[in-house]
Amino acid sequence: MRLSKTDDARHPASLDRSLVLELVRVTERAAIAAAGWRGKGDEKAADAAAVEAMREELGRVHIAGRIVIGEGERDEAPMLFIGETVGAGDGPEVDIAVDPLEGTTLCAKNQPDSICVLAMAERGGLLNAPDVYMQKLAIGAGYAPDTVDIDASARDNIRALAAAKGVPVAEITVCMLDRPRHAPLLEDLRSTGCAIKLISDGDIAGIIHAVNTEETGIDIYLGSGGAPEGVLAAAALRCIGGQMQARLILDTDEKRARARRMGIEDPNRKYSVQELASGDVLFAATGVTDGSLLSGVRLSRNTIKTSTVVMRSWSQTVRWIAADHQR
Ligand code: VTB
Repeated sequence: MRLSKTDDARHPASLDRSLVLELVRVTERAAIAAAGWRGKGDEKAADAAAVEAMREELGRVHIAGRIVIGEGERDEAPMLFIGETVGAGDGPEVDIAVDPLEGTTLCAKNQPDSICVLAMAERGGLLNAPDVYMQKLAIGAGYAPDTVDIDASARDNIRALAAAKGVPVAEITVCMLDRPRHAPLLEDLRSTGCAIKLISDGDIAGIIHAVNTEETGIDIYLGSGGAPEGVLAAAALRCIGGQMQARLILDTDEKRARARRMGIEDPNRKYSVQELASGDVLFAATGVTDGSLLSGVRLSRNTIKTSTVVMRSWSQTVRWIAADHQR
């Protein structure tokens, strides 16, 4: 993974470094639990298993944690709901964003790229985003800040990106979710002659890939996806570098009112990576099914193998952890 040192490294290291390994345990446990539901066609059961395991393991971590991005509002989710207190309660006050099973459909169908994800920041460090769609744009770190803009047309962005990279437009690869709502975006992009990698789910990994162009061949992520996933992706980008712009899609009175209740004053605000995830941030993800970012859980007679990536914004350290667990 290409690292780019940014100003992040000068932020105070407010989160204890030992928390990095604690988080690995949490996403590992969730992934192992979800792995039992791979290919069983039951998305709800897979998600519930990941949620329960994640919550139980979080309970052992020495933090006074608060869920800011979770399974939903208090009345719609039994565990890991927004506002829930998690952790052993005897440590620093932190905010937590979780997607216990990102890509529940992928897991239920045993298709690539389902992962368990968690991010942690100091109190107030993660945008308290409602579960609505978010328009997202992400590119790697090596570009001038004004190279692309979420308010420009996709076609203009692709041309500008190609010019900045010094390649023909035909050599630019865009990653986006394969959704009917993206038909106009797809048409606009097709008219440029760029290449498009359509993914069925999992835009956290899609955005991470877009900033790791040298390894993935993906230059830019575009389109709308879940706002919670957007905050989690931003937490990862704080650790590995890369630019992201995002805007909540608050297209009804009900959504605007919900956002307001969550502290969002300006419904049209354009967010940068730093505004989605600020201060010292940790990010961890473990693979459930084999994927482009991580290997899936491997079950054998005596052991369970997991593959995890864990990152820290302060040091910009990225650790790839392969673990053998005894059964
Ligand atoms: C994305 C993707 C998720 O939801 O955010 C997407 O990362 C957005 O919602 O894996 P739609 O499916 O409605 O487009 C997922 O696909 C599923 O949570």
